Amino acid sequence: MERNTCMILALDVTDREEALKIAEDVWEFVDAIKVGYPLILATGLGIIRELAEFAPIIADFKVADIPNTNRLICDQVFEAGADAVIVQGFTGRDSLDACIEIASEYSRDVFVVSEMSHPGGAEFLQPAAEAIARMALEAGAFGLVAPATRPERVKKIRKIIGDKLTIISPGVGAQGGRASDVIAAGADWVIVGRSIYKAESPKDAAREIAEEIQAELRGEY
Ligand code: NUP
Repeated sequence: MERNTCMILALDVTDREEALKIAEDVWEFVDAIKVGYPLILATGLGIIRELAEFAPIIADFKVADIPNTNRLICDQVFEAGADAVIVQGFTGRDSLDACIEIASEYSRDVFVVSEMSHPGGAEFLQPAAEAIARMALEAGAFGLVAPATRPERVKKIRKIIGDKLTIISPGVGAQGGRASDVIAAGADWVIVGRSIYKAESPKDAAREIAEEIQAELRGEY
């Protein structure tokens, strides 16, 4: 995944035509498209290959099972053409190792959720987030998912992992986070869903956030 716009589209619509139309409208402003349960349960795994025409695909299945089941899930995800998978870290090192093992067979990437962006993410997951980040680093994951709603937490996680892992950060816009703030805090990419796909013009909305990020990177904020 190349870092150009520093933005990932979260495509949580449930209609195939709408998904393809939005991807076509905004591809130039995003470095990847994240798909998850809403779109895939509605349209089938085949949507991954259709969307891969526009950008690399991150499959957000938040894989969270025993190692054997994780292995089976990741196999399906990469067979379907995804470039990366998002997995939970709280299930422990053996479960994570299983995902990384399959990803490396396909030369694909694993992102590990360290702490979730919604208010409930602070209840149980936040106290474990730093240990999860260290585990992801040791296990050889590609990156972490950390909350744009709490830039100070992204800063802390960045300190722990240094430059060895990438950070992708959801929670911009609809959840209250600001793209420039979390990029300043150390995220490599922001993940944006509703602020783009629910906008009157997804293309204009994507352009606007992409410009905000570029301004931050140029030091204009
Ligand atoms: O901690 C997380 N928070 C989060 O919002 C981990 C995630 N994977 N996500 C996902 O990011 C969420 O499932 C959705 O697909 C996207 C954010 O969408 P939105 O709030 O910008 O609409």
